[in-house]
Amino acid sequence: MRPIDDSPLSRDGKVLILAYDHGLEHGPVDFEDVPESADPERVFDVATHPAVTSLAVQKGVAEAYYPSYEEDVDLLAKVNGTSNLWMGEYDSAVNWSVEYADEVGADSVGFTLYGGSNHEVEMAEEFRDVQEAARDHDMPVVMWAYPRGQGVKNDTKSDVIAYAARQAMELGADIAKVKYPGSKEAMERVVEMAGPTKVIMSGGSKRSDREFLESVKAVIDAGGAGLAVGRNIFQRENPEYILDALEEVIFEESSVDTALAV
Ligand code: FBP
Repeated sequence: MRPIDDSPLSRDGKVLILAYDHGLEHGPVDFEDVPESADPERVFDVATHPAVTSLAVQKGVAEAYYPSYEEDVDLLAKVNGTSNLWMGEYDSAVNWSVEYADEVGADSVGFTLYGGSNHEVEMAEEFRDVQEAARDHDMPVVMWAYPRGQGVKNDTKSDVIAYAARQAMELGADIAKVKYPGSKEAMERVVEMAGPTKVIMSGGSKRSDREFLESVKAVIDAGGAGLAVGRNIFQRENPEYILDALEEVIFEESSVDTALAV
């Protein structure tokens, strides 16, 4: 396991990854509420907020926009990803190599693994190559640990999420990004199963400020390291407000009421 505490991916051991690969994963529908969010430049600007430890994007966005932001933004290369246009058993194409991500300026890499998919074996083998190349380049590895597919009956069940975190640890991820299992107690078990691998929560679809922050607070109180979040930031008219609040909850360990009052 590569300690992330001294890497740019974390601040004081805590993590707030701004995820912006939705244009590929979901398509333009995710930009409808706030049309300016289709412009990657707006999201790179948002990623300069001090609470954001890293911005996760796909290759094309990194190539086009990162050169103007490399001083101010830490880049996480999301190396696999697939569109919603394609129908079939869950799978994800590897779109850029770790070597190329390093050339573009990335400091860390992200990889989606769909445990339980009929493609799990191939995906785990692809993850092996990514993880070992990342070790060679001294880049932390974040697994989007998303059990899905024919082998998985209920991907929101806390046992399934704990298994995903364990799988991430066993395969050598430094950080496991998992869905929120529903409570602080359930998250404690997820964190326990991940051992030395840090656990972060996946943001999910947009919720009210309070509901969203309460789930983040439960993750931090359970020993989680933070979150990777997209829609709950860029689908807001004022992303800075929620980032200020997240800074309080994640880095200052403040209450949700305190965070909302900032
Ligand atoms: P959100 O905070 O918007 O959920 O983003 C996290 C993320 O993992 C993105 O990186 C990815 O594009 C998206 O969720 C995938 O969402 P899903 O597979 O659940 O539809």
